[in-house]
Amino acid sequence: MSISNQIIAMILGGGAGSRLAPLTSTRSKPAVPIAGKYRLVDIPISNCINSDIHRMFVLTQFNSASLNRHIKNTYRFSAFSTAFVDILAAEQTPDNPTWFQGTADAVRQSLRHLGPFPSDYVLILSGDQLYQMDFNKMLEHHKECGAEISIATIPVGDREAPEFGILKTDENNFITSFIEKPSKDILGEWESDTGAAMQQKGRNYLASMGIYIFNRKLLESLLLKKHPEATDFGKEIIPASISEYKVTSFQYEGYWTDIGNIYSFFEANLELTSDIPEFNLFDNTKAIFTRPRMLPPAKISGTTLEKTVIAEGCIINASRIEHSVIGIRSRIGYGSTIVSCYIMGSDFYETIEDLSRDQNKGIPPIGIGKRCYLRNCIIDKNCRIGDDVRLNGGTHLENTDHELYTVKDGIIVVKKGAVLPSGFVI
Ligand code: ADQ
Ligand code: ADP
Repeated sequence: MSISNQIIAMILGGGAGSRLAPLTSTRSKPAVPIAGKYRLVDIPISNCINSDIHRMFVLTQFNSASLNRHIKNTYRFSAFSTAFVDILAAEQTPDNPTWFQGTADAVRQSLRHLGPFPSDYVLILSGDQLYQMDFNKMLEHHKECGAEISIATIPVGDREAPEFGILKTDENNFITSFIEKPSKDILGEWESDTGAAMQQKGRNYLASMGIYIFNRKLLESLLLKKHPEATDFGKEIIPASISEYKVTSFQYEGYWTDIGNIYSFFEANLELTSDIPEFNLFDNTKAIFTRPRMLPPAKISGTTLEKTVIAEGCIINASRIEHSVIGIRSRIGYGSTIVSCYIMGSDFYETIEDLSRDQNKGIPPIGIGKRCYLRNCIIDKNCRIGDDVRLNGGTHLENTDHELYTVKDGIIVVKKGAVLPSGFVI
């Protein structure tokens, strides 16, 4: 039987999304734009497609118009295949008046939608991670070991370990103990033999990647019968299962990063500008899929570009752009300098009439004006930034939330559609 008939993927699209606010204030987390032209949800979906897993549910707290449009316009499969990507938003039912209370609750409430689709296994994925992984290998390992639950794991160092579920295994890779987000003072007890190469890098702890394969029958019985009140995999279901079931670790050593907060989201985007980015968008065999938009090629004039990724459809006249990701349809005016920024771009071009109306009303056109200086910023979509605007992000700024922008960990996030008048300074 081909893998696509054996397994169904459930992609955890996000809780309240507060850690990525304000990017999530008008859209659900899976719809947040990354890398200039993709959405967060494209990463797990592409990993599934590249692993021949073609039946996917995206679990989200709210079903934003932009997520729907993106999924509907992007993931169309042949009428002769069984493939689908369906969005399941938290819904009120007579016996369940609330939102998803956590990851396990989200999967529990969505189980009934799996009913008509036969499968032996369920693959559970996080929606906010950047990585390229072949889930086939994980499934093969799961079957070979006779496991009932498999957890993908990655060696991490002591700085990151307290942010993850940390586990220990026996010599056959079966998990013997698990602790969700251990505090620093007890970390010492959780060291593992991660192999010489990883130990040399100081990566002595085996972290759960939040990627699980469950035998479907077991998953159903755990969530519906054994632990009907449990809300979370990491805090409840996994620790309770270790001693009762065969839970195995599938160790992965490629690039993987969690992009759940503004700082890690910003870093992961800018990392794409490295000479050889760890997340490889230029791989023939592991394409990241997204909506085809038929945009014109980018048009650039008079700009010195240094370590910069530019998406399609941009019109750029800036003086200098450095260490930045410039998203679709971005327009950047003469004399501007952009350093360490992620500019998401815009959803549409303004027409000549729009532009003259903007001018009459005294509002800047969509894009970035002339002689601006932007450093350490994320500029959400459709922003209008006037001329001579100076946004100098960095750790000298305190965290704040303003009507037009937010500062988090030194990064200025200009909110979607914000209008920053000429001369605006942060
Ligand atoms: P966290 O990432 O802290 O740890 P959690 O916040 O539960 O766990 O999120 C897991 C995924 O589920 C994320 O993609 C999140 O957006 C999504 N999610 C959270 N609540 C949701 C909800 N109510 N509805 C839908 N989706 C929701 C987990 C594990 C750790 C592991 C790390 C690895 O618990 O053991 O180390 O992932 O990143
Ligand atoms: P977000 O990236 O913030 O989630 P959406 O996906 O909701 O944004 O919006 C993107 C869509 O909005 C695109 O499909 C684009 O066609 C459409 N759009 C928005 N505003 C306009 C406009 N004024 N003119 C044309 N298209 C627009």
